Amino acid sequence: MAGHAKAKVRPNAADLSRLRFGIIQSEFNDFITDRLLAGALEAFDEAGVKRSQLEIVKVPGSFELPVAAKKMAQAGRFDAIVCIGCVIRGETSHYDYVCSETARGIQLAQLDTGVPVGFCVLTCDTKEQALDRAGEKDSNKGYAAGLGAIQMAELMRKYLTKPGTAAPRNAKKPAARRVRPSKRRR
Ligand code: INI
Repeated sequence: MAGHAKAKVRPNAADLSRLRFGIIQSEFNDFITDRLLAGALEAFDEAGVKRSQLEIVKVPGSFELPVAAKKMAQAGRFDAIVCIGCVIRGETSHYDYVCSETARGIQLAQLDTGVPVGFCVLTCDTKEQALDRAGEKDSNKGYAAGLGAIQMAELMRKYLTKPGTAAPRNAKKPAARRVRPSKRRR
């Protein structure tokens, strides 16, 4: 069975206690996304990340992952987020739209907010392919996504952002009110 690329930097459990992670699971094809979620949780468990450091939310389908990821990232409470979904090709072009918009939206969510958002969305031709990619540890893409989220969260904390400032401060200041000069009395 082909193995996934292991994260090169093994997370150091002692340093992870302040990190917070969001996980968003698509309910569509949950016979697969449940397995991917289990894989991600295994990666967090092995690294010493406690369940209290994780928040898991569900969305109806993969297409809804980007908006949930962006909102979660904007909340400023998470060091990294993992999006879990599974799209299986059908007879129509629906598959192509869901795949491309989900991938694009997830990438935009992380670029717009500066919070890493992992792409754990399987895009498969058949159920069998999806089951293979949600298999045992070494082939479970959820496990790989969990490791990836930990690595990115550590990277952000250590080198790229100050703690607690993961989300951009892009709120606009209210425009200064123009005070109209009072009309002169003639
Ligand atoms: N959503 C998936 O996550 N996987 C699929 O295979 C899928 N298919 O095949 O249709 C799917 N569709 C639902 C989509 O993600 C949205 O939830 C729906 O279009 C409502 O916005």
